Amino acid sequence: MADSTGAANGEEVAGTENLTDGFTLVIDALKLNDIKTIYNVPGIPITDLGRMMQASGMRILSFRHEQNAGYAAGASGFLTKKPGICLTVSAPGFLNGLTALAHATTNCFPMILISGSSEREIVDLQQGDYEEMDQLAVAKPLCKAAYRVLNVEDIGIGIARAIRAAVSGRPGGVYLDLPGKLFTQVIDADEGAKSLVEVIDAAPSQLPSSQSVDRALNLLKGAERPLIILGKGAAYSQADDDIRNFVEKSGIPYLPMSMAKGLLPDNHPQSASAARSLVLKDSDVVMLIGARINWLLSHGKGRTWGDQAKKFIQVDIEPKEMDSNVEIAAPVVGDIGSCVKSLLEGMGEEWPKPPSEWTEEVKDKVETNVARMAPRLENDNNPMDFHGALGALKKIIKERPDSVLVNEGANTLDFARTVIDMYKPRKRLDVGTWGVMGIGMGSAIAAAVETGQPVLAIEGDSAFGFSGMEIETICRYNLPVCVVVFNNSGIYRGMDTNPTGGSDAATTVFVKDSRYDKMIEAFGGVGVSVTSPDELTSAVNEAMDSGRPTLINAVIDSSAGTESGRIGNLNPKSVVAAKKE
Ligand code: ADP
Ligand code: TZD
Ligand code: MG
Repeated sequence: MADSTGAANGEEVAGTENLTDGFTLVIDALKLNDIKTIYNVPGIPITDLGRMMQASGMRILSFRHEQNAGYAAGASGFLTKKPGICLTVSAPGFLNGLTALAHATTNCFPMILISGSSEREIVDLQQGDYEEMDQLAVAKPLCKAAYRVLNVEDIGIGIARAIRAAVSGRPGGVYLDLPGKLFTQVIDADEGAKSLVEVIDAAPSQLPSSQSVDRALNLLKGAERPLIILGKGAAYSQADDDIRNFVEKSGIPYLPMSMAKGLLPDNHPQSASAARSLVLKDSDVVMLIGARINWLLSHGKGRTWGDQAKKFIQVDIEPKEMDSNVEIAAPVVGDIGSCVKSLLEGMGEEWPKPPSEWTEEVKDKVETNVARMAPRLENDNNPMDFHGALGALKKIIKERPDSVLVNEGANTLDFARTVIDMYKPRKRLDVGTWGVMGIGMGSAIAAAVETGQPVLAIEGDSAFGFSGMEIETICRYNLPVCVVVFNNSGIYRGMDTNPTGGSDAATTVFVKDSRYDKMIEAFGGVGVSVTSPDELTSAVNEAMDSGRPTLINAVIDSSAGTESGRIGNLNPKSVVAAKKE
């Protein structure tokens, strides 16, 4: 369309000194809202936008694949409580970013996917434009909100809406469609400046009702075997001190979900992590704080939860989450910071500790299980098994509690989650609600960029492959990321053989004796291959001390893993095939 000055797209306009354009306004609108980091892949129509963003002092990180830029944006949203921005080109770039947008939405991470798009007039008549796609329609079902800006004077309001939609209420992914023509539309500079919108109080407090708080506290007070479950929503809320005070004042055993680990240190005396089965089965009142009762908690039903009658308290910002799987006897709806504050106030000076039979039983179980695990973590097998390798890495994280741990894989994920203790909030990034392989390098990059801390990424060899090319990105920006690839030559194990005896490899195995460490050497990073826990320890320590991009190929016994790690029960198996064997 012609812009408000009557100039056609991209044409030189006489007297441009008093004009501004779409490129500039997008940048100004983001900056006005304190958004200064962008994760992107350049191309038509956003190449110049990226250049101009960098020129304007924003930090713009170019990736090798949009999905990884998107995962970085999602992780950044989780870490900072501000929307992480992924910027992509039209149709194929947009689609590559879409998986990450859906992932962010599923995980309640605030993120905005900004994609350039083709000419609306041509797309809508399906006349075959360059990278033609009705991106807005495609994005809508996969995110919290989706907007398109057609006029330069609406850029300010469009970006404001996207920010507010991403972070308010339950956070999530937002799609913002910016057609190519928008960037070159011009407008009077003063008018442009006036059109920008600063989002005031983007995620307003949502206070719980006092009745809901009283109801929850009464239920908790009467419990004989209470349990608190902390989820990644609690970690996200950044109400760290109040959450810790609340848990400690209550005296109740707590269980952190994987990305809530470290909210209280994993070696805290009330941690029930090592007694997970016992507390889920035998508890009578369960309080969920920022955790959904989904598959990760066996939907609150079945063998995991046992026969003990249970009542649930749920603290969440999303009212629709209540009763999603089981009856919630005491819903507390509000933002976690406000809810926990109200709960603390409601507890008063004196709060009765739960019966000691229960807390002692949990503690005993924790001690027994921790002691049982200890020798396995000290084993010196060569090649390593998962426990030997993770025992070494557990010590490193204990010595370096500020570093961020990124973790994906099957066995590599499940074992690392239980073995490696976290000591500080928001230091663990993993596969999230869907169990996505491929979050690794994007999350590691975001963690390094957003926190400035060293990052240790513990990756299954399959998992690593989904985002492995981003080690070039890590080297290019010289980020303090140490990637440890648990190389067991395959998915779950490296032992499968082709049942026909044919020459094709089995479906779950990779090239034997692969040297992932050689990959990073191609980009000037440090590559090391190790076969023992001692070698692993020194290689990781060196990487963490130097801050140099490093990839360690950790050779793991290819028979050490189990199918699907800890979730083999979800893996459908053919009865027919088994009979034939
Ligand atoms: P986990 O996988 O760790 O169990 P989930 O992703 O299932 O965690 O649950 C996170 C929950 O936290 C979501 O239901 C979401 O609505 C909620 N949540 C996120 N941020 C906040 C917040 N600031 N206040 C309250 N609830 C929140
Ligand atoms: N694709 C995507 C995007 N996510 C997935 N979760 C999968 C495929 C299926 N999948 C898993 O659930 S785990 C896994 C795949 C392919 C890889 C496991 O192998 P690994 O880990 O080498 O990463 P271990 O240590 O060998 O078990
Ligand atoms: Mg593997």
